[in-house]
Amino acid sequence: MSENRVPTVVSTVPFEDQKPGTSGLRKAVPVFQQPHYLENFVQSVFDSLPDHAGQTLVVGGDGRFLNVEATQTILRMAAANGIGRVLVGRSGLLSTPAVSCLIRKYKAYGGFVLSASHNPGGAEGDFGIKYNIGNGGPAPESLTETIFAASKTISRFLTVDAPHCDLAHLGDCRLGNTAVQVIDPVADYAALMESLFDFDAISALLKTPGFRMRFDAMHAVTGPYATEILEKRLGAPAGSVVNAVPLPDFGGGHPDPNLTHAADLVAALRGKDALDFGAASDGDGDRNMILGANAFVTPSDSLAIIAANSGLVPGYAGRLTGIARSMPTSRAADRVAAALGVPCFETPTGWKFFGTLLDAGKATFCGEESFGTGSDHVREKDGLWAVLYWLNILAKTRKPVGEILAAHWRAHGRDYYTRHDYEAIDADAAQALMRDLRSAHLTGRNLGGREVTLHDDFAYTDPVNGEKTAGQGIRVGFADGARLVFRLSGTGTSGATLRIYIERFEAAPERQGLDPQTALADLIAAAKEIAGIESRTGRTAPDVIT
Ligand code: VG1
Ligand code: CO
Repeated sequence: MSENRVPTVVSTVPFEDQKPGTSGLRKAVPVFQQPHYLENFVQSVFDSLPDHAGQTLVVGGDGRFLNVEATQTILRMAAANGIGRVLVGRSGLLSTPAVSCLIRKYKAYGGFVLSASHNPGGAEGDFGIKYNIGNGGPAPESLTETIFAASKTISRFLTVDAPHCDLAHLGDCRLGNTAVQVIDPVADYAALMESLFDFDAISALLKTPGFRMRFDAMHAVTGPYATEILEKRLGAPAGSVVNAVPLPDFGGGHPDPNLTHAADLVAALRGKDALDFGAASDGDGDRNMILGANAFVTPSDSLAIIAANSGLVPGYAGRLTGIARSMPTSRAADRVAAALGVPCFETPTGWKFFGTLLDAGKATFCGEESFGTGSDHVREKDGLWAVLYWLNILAKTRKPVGEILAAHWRAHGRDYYTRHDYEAIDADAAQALMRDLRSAHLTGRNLGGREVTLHDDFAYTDPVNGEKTAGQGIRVGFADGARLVFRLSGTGTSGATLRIYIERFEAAPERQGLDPQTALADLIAAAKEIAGIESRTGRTAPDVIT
């Protein structure tokens, strides 16, 4: 290998479809396998970043099909584009929150995460790439727009002609003037977790005779993280972490920690012999699902309970400044914020909108209904962090999950909540449905006994930098506080996915024990009717209910 490697300039032509969605660019694997597809996007990122020469980048992914090849491609392009140093996880592995942690800890310029998150993997599945900025968080809209614009005019990309770096072992590799360091993907992240939580208390809980837990890594990236932290450092019995080996196709599963896709785990937390605690994470480790014996914690409630109990957690006690939630997330967190006298911010869907609030110290905790919770410790949502937070609460209170949930509802009221997803529907039909819903005259109408008092398309002005974002979902609010939200997914890769978010508030403790589908039945029916789901999509029931 020559030391001063001259970049190779490769001619290319633009692809028209490289617009990043809610969380990066996601496409079916064959789309990414087209010659130059990945290279064009990566070069568009470099071309959109001023002053990247000589800087440090972090690169890693969730282990899915194409992860390692894509990592090698990015390393060569980083060298050709004059990056000084690249930190890459061993075997190309890094969870999304670990990338965020590393960027912050080592003051890197930014990083690439190779993941399509909860979308299935393998040769027939999806692949994705997202760029994170120097605060460790997802590129803001302004930058993703610049990248998209660059991708539409690109005519060349830069690479170096070099053998692959050995990613299987820790150590250094030089690509021209660029130092590539293959690092332990877990160590820095595990140290950060240890600095936030009461590991002694959690360890005592996990070693308590009779306490039984399971963490399902779904053959995705959190396996090595959970094994190191839960089993090795905290002493959970061997085998507490299941499906712990990351596989390129996630073992054929759908690495989405919800009631549908983590069905085995859900079953183990049901019935007489239910485990005490169950949790799962998604492909790239930023989502989480929390379960107790015969208890499911909705992500919206999880955010509220995390905020309400911050006094129990060493890294957060006495320093809560505010809470932020995405618009479709339930108002449970707002009630806690009001009770604590701190602000609650309502942002568009996607973690990129939390970054400015976290950087400005306006929010300590953030959450999304889509199994995402996190805090100012990094700038991404963080699955294992949420699991450790819940274990910390359990260790300090020694109460079952179900009791913590019921006590929270008694104190603050319960926001019954559900999300219905209609997947892979015809894209034109979905657009028409949203357009008609937007222009319908709903305000003042009576729907199933409720008066509509709000009907708009959510728009947001970032309170820190003033950036505006419109068209973020149609809200239909009722006089009694109930709410319907309709929006189209920005992470799917085939057709359109319609998400309907349904909620209502229940203050009376004696009426807080219903199944959400029952408690929300009339609102679910109203949502189907005003959107004309059946006539427009041909569907009678959603594909996924959470
Ligand atoms: C979904 C979720 C959103 C989340 C996003 C990325 O987006 O609804 O809350 O931020 O996925 O999460 P959409 O546009 O499909 O509704 V992840 O874990 O996939 O990076
Ligand atoms: Co994810």
